[in-house]
Amino acid sequence: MAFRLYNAPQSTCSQRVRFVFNAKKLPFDEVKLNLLEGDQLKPDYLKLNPNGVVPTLDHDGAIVIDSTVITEYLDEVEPEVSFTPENPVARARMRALMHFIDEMPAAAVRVPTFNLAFLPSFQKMSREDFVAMAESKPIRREFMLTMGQTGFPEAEMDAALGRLRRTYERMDAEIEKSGGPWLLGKDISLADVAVMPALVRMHDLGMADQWQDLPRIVTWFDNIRAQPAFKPTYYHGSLLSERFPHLRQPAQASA
Ligand SMILES: N[C@@H](CCC(=O)N[C@@H](CS)C(=O)NCC(=O)O)C(=O)O
Repeated sequence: MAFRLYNAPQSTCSQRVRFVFNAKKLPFDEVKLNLLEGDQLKPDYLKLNPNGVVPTLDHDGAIVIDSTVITEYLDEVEPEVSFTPENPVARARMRALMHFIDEMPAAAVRVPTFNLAFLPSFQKMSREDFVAMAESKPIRREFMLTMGQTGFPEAEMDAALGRLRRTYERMDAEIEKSGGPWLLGKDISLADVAVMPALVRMHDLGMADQWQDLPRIVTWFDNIRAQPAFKPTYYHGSLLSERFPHLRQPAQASA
């Protein structure tokens, strides 16, 4: 059984899938796409993933798209190391959380990411090239055009940070309810994996202060970073600060 993963090192959605592969110790052939160069919009890739986004899994010719679907698929076909609770009620809670995570932090984190990391590249483009690039995106066209070449306005940035803050509070409430240390209790689940990249991204952008008053989240973040699958998932080049020198915090810059 051969797995090929089309993904991008710094893509938060890709990081979820790499984490599950690494935790299950499953070998996979990793195809790295350059999202700023538009590899995800090339005709051959669009045949695999008509949304024009990463990740895409090719499992012996069977194509599976969407990161949360891929992680559930991997748990079904390779269940030995499982991230899915046996109990149907717990499983339903996990899926509901995954929906919440896709709607709230996974979408919100794109605003600071694009404003702080990618905007300088878009500002170098001519107006015509930028609009053509935005219009070639099947599902992110409006997002790109709203951002434009001046970035999302402050109100949009504040709204995104507000949605992220509400995510940390929701995680805190879930951990309190389940007894922790993970969202659903004593075992890590796909819900923890789904939200991980948003917090790693905010930490990388220097905004981890947003959850320092929530000790359960501080512990959750330490715990997930201590997982053996974390390091191979975040290999060099997976953090934006490793790719964009202008994002480096003073401590990182001198390291
Ligand atoms: N719901 C999808 C979203 C995928 C997605 O947005 N991928 C981003 C990277 S995290 C992407 O490929 N962006 C390319 C672009 O915006 O052109 C999933 O979870 O797989």
